[in-house]
Amino acid sequence: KLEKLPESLDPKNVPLGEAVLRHLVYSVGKDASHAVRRDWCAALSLAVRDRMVDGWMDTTRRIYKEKAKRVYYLSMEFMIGRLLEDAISNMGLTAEAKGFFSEHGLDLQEILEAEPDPALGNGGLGRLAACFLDSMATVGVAGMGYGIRYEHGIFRQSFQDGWQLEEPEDWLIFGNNWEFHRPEVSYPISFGGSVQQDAQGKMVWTPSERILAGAFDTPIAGWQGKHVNTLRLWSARSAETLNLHQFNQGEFMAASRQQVLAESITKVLYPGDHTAEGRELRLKQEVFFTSASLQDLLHRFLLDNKDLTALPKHVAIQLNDTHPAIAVPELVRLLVDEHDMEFVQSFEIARGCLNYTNHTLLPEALEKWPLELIERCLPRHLQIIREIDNLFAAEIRAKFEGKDPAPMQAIDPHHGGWVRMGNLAFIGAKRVNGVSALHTELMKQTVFKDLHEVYPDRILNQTNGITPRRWLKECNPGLAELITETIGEDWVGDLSHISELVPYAEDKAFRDKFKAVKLENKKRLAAYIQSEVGIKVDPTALFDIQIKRIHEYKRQLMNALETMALYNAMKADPKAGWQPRVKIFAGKAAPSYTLAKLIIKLINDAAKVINNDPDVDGLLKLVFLPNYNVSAAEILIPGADLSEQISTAGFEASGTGNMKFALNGALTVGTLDGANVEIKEHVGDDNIFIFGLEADEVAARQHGGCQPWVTVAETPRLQEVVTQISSGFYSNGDTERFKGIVDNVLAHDYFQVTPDFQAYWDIQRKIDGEFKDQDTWQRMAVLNTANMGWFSADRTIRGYANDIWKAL
Ligand code: DL6
Repeated sequence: KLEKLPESLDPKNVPLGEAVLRHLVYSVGKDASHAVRRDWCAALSLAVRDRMVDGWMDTTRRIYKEKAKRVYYLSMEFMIGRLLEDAISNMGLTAEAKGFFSEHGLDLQEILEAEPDPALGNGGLGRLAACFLDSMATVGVAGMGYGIRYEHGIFRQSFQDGWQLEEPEDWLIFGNNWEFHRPEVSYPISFGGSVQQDAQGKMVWTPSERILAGAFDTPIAGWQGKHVNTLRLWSARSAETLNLHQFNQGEFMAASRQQVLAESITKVLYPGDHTAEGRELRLKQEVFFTSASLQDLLHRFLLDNKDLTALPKHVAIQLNDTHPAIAVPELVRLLVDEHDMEFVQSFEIARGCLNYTNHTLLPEALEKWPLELIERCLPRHLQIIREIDNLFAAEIRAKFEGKDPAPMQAIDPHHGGWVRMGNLAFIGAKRVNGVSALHTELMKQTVFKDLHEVYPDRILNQTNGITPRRWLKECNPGLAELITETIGEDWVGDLSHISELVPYAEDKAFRDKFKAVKLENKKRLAAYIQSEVGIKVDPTALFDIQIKRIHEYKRQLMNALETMALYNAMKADPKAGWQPRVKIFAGKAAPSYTLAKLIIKLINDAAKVINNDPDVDGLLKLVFLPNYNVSAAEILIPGADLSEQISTAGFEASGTGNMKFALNGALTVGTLDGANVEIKEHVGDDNIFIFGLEADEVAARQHGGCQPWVTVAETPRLQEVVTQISSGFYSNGDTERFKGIVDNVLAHDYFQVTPDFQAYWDIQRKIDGEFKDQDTWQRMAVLNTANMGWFSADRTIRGYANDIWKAL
């Protein structure tokens, strides 16, 4: 009876503004005259959250009633970004919120910007998980995200004399208005100790350490708020209570030791892994959230099911990369040890539910853990991994006479012994997927070649996608309005409709409006640049943007070298009719990645020289924006003319920034890598600038031995730049500062900057020419936006739901 609440309690029956005022006073505890933006932001968030709750509960009831297949997305990272704008947009509350605040002399945009940006991830993988949450809720998949409630997300980046500085990020400092703490939901996570066989032959694990995982839930509403899913993040606390006796003896530190140790598990995203302690902590984080999630989903399953053999029929679990790959032995352990099931059957159940997405072929990013560490922290899991390996080996020997399973097994006994998490995930998964067509093919040919031969149906492709809600409707309101007034609003919920814009590429009036929107976005970006780094840029110049993690394979260095070569050419002949450019970079380097940090320093040093040279004033500006995050991307992407997607072919698994830029009408300069290949197929060869070596050529050069110093000598513009850098031109005469970069390029150049440089230079000059013909450029830009419908994450999620989860 209590389930149906009186109408008067329905938050939707109260005008949003009144609800905001009520929360301001009674939840935040401020009156309107003393409230600062952050308080209004909190009050608005709470008022909007109230309106999500009914839909959230309805969704849960519906899922139970229809016995819908549940999908659990396990990810170490959810780069969700600010949630308020997304929520008001999806719930159809934007106009009402804007109206209320403007009536009171406040600007909604400023209030939205007061929300901290939860950066619980590093980059593409984490942002993809966030887009998938939005799309699962939009498409109506009964999905739940499971991750870690890091107290400190990715570090805050600043520059000191051009060097990257890392400071802790503190997104929770003013509380989090979106989450519901569930103190009653708590699971024990165990580590260490030993395993003994009891009298009945059962393995009994006696751990030496036990930590509790507590749940915090955030509702995630899909487009129009019809379906509301949950993101459940786990936070660690000690299973031991405070040692009051010790505390009363004055031994405060010792009394709190267990608490501090336990809480360190969810303290920071990516603890530094250059120490053994850091590596162990990382492993514990992985086990912590994976085990809590599996215990939780089994608990939920058992609420209305008795037979665990039916788990694969009702539950699909997606492992976002290998970080949660410990799920394979952990699920088997829970079934065998806690639910008294038989081992082989348990493994079959696990293999019926688990699926694994690979996001990188880079050998250093493929996780492997020392056997010694696994044995010490997870002795029971190691036993199970060995058993899985034995079962797998028997399966292979039975199927393929004479085939040696050893290179494919999870445990690699060589060099002290390792557990290969990719192999473990592959062996324990029903389906394994790559994230673009090219990446999936390369997976089959390289890292999982042997495993693919023995399980040829296991690997499939699901090309990544992006949510059009955040990445067009919200971040680019000008363009969104133009599109809606031209073709209606259906594109927001079904991006395939955006192709209705194609004919408008031939409509001069439409192109002019499209161009006007871009100019406004560039002005907004120019103001942002001015406020962040104090550099004044001309919004009519070509805005050329590369924003992503700093990595050698992403080749920010090649872009920087080309910028320096352009600077030389402009300076030598400033009157040669150059297309003015603003080169914009943003991105963080991993704290221990010395070369990436040196690349940032080089770009910042070059910026100082170039931006202060009157000879190129009005022609070239170079900007490195600090602390790149989702909120910055939302300003940068709509303001781009040119999107830099120039990774060494074969190295970028997919990319999703490439999709966001193209959807917002930027043209791509890129290699045939990752999803660029598919973007080219959709936008058409004439509307994208492709250059450089292809993946097979790169592989051949990397194996065949190349001589980068010869290539440099044969490329005069590059030679000039390299000579300048090594002679201290950008470093006040310091010839040592950039030696690491120069030596690397000249001697190894593993990522093939030198052979691609000339082609990159040439295509950039072609781009200069085409940008000058604004009418043609705008036609190409419209065709990019119009042809990106396929890259909606809704399409990707339908692909997973149909081909992998069987959940639609
Ligand atoms: O699939 C999401 C994203 C891809 O778009 C990028 O191409 C890829 O680099 C990124 N991979 C990672 C690597 N993480 N690990 N392990 O973030 O995934």
